[in-house]
Amino acid sequence: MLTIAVSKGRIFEEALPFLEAAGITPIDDPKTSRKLILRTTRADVQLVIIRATDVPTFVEYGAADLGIAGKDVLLEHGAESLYEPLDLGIARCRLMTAAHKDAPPLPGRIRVATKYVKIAQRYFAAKGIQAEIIKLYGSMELAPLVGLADCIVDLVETGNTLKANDLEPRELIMHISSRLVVNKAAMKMKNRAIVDLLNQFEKTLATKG
Ligand code: PRT
Ligand code: MG
Repeated sequence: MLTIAVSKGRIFEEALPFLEAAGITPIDDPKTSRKLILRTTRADVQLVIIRATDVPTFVEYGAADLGIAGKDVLLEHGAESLYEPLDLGIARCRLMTAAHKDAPPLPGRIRVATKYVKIAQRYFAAKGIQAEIIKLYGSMELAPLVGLADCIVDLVETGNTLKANDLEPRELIMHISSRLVVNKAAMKMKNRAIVDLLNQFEKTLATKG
């Protein structure tokens, strides 16, 4: 049995063509089902539906053999203990700094609100900027508006969320897409099945151009 960890929402939606091309269609629709383990049209493959940020943990501990997770989540988790064989090119966005559109140039020492504490620490340290990082779990956009932080580090896709809150993107930290990750022991023990799946995903990727 192969277990694949995937989050509901945009990653699941965009991963579906890859799964379906490999003959993997969930029998229940995760949008309507409350089941956390989904059987699929392949008897040897099941999906576990978890929070996006939990995917690396499940795969690291072997609770799932494979997973699909955003590069943002993988970097923040620290995914040295996982194989990351394939960039699926899905759920694309940019990790950026953002500040109030009328904010004066940022002071020498700044406060940054983000859920990406490690990535932000590394980014500002590399630039030689003294930054106090304030960990938030959501609604980062609010922080500069209420004086909690000078800027934020968050994902940007269309920019509409920033705009709606009088913020503007400032610096690009990195381009983000979702990756296939594999548990290291599973790669050995279930090598044939995993390599087959990888090949099928690669084929789908190639047809997407
Ligand atoms: O929602 P939940 O708390 O369960 O977890 P999650 O937010 O981590 O999951 P989900 O499904 O929202 O995101 C999963 C992954 O999708 C992320 O880890 C990213 O790799 C990727 N992704 C791609 C995005 C976006 N695009 C995105 N736009 N994740 C989040 N957003 C959010 C962003 O944080 C901001 O609030 O959408 C808003 C910005 O969108 P625009 O279009 O207004 O710029
Ligand atoms: Mg979300």
